[in-house]
Amino acid sequence: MKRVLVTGSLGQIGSELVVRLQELYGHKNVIASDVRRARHGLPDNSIFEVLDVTDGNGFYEIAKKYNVDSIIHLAALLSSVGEQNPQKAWHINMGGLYNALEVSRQLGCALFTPSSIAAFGPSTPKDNTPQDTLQRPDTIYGVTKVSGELLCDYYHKKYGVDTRGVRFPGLISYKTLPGGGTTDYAVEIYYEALKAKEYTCYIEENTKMDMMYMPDAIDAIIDLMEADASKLVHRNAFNITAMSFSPKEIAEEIKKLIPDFRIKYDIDPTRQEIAESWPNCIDATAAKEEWGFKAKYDLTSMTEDMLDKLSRKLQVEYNPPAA
Ligand code: AKB
Repeated sequence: MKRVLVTGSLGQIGSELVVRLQELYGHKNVIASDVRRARHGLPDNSIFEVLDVTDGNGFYEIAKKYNVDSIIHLAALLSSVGEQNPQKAWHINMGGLYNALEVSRQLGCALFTPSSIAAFGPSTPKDNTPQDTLQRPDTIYGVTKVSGELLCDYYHKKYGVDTRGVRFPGLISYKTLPGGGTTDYAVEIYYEALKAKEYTCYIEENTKMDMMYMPDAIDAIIDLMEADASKLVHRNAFNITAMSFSPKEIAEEIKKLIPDFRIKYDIDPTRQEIAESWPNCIDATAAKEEWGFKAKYDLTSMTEDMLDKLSRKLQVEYNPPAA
């Protein structure tokens, strides 16, 4: 990557990715874009363009104007919000990806776009979910993710577009809140633990899902984009994960640092059903073998870092017991 256009750059991944890309490739080589105009959260000297990814001409013009060689396409609706408006989810997720692929084809760009554990469904093996397995998701978000994986494969085979992607698990970060996912509880719980010492969880206490701390997710995007193309067999849909836990397990980890923290449950049937349709834990062997994926954070180290960083951001008192 030499000059990169990032879509959805004000979102949970984009707001951290842009800063890392600027450090690695230089400010003038990172073009941040988002449908929102308020560029809040990005460094002041960032290059920023307003871009609605469903506008193919606008997408092409911005990529051409900056002569980018790579596109990191993040703009999408997530699983929970997608169920509230499936038509909109299809329009943004598939319309946006189609435009990203067309712009990449026409301008010769490499393209990264994330898939998700949502690309799996109730009939997928739940434990140690293989890289290549049954994919019959029953959410609109999942349907767009499987379709996206296939469309990226097609553009690579038919037109030689250098498409790459990973199946992200739930992502946890302290900088920007996720918007409308099923795994969002694993971010909210840290905010509420610090602010109220209590969290009411919408997912059942023993439901496990794969998760990852944001620094590992950012590394994964950059490492995959810089990987040797000749080694990539599963180029558009690598399973990656750093940990798998349930609400009860993350609450126990938080309690080690905030002993009077309490978790309560008020299950949201829609998000619970989505969570149950996803794997408990996926197998990331292909990503490890083909481009050296390795996560640095586990549940314990992530919890320590999250509570430390978030307490400073929220300016709340936080005194973990001495180890
Ligand atoms: C969601 O919960 O929708 C996302 C995802 C797992 O893709 N975080």
